[in-house]
Amino acid sequence: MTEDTSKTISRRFLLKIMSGGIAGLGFTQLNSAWAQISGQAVQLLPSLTGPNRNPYWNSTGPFVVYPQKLPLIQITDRPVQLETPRHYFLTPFTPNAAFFVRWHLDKIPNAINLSEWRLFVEGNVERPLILSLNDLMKKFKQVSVTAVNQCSGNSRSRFQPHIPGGQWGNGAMGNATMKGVRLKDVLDAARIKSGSLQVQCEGLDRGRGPKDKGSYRYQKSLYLNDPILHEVVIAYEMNGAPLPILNGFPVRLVVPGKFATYWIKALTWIRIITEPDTNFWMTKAYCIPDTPHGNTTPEDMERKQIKQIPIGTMPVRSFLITPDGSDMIPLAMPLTLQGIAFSGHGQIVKVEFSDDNGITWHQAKLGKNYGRYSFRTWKAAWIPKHTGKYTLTVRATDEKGNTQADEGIWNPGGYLWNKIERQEVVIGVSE
Ligand SMILES: Nc1nc2c(c(=O)[nH]1)N[C@H]1C(S)=C(S)[C@@H](COP(=O)(O)O)O[C@H]1N2
Ligand SMILES: [Mo]
Repeated sequence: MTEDTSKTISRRFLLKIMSGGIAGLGFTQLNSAWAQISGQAVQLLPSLTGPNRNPYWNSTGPFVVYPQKLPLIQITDRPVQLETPRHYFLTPFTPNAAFFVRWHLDKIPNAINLSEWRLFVEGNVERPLILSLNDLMKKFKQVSVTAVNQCSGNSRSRFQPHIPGGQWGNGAMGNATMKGVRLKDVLDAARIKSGSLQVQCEGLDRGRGPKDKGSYRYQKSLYLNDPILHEVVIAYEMNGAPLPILNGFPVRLVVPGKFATYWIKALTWIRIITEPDTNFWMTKAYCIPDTPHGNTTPEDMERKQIKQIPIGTMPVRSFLITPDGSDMIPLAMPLTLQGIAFSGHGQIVKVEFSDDNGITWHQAKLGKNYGRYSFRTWKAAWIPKHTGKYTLTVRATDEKGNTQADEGIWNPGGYLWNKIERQEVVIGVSE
């Protein structure tokens, strides 16, 4: 506060007090006189985080603490589903301790004895393998990839009509540098036999259902001729540290550019199969309508005319991380808008923001490039020029020319949300 404004305020304050008649006021009355004066300034800012503000950036669950984790937002307890709070996305790498968590089954590993744990490579191969973590680290070339791990259902809470399932806000995503070995190198060592079609992956987690059901085990398969297979990593390191147990210690699959459903945690069985995998997690869950952007309607779904295909690559998305709508922003204060963008289809080439609800757009400055599968941070200088509400919006474009639409989509799984994000901010007077 400059000397001048402090004088102005104290003069106004005095005037109000005087007109209200200060003489002889008791303590309570004085308090309410204060409320009268300061109350106006408080009322300038509506609550942007309270109930009935849909959509929230994050989901609205309570903060909970799990082993190796900072407080995260709880979606469900069994299975464990935890969302990363917005502020952790200010940096390009999501800290391991703040990385979101999603399991499907109740019984998840809570301790692994590495002297017993082995990775099995089996099925239609000439040389089945049984590898210790040390074998993986020593016998294969080490590779590294920085990639976004995003749940297919990230932002599901925004779907209209509402979709059952984990009501994620935007925090079911994270970016990490994953080190390990190429899946291809391990498969080459096992020598895939001819007639092979897919590679099926399975972790240690188990459910209470019958053994032949999805409620007993979580399995996902990739076609052996999928070009991404050359980039798939069996990772034993995450941001320079062992994986947190909730994120798949000791090793997990990393499928850059594809949704996290394929990123099998606590990976223990790699199986070469000769027929398409028809298990629940391939043909029932994680399927999207075979339509542009995976978009359909509840009516078309009821008519059962929509072919469903397994979900794959992540569409382009971008987020404003700060300001988050909770700040009281003074008029004319120069701010830095900051956020992230990513796309499974390729490098982010452009991030634009708008301060007039998407009528005019301005280009943001992109942060350091950590590779085409990584979060790309962005920044833009911005000075609010009027008091009251602004609607800030952001959209990104990737190297394939994909950009974000301003209409939401709908599909029965609540997947693939990538609508342009909006953030209301309120500007107050600064004198
Ligand atoms: N073994 C195993 N791996 C799994 C899952 C699972 O239930 N079991 N869920 C998948 C899904 S749908 C998601 S969103 C990611 C979540 O990864 P994270 O918990 O490390 O954030 O793990 C994937 N890998
Ligand atoms: Mo997921």
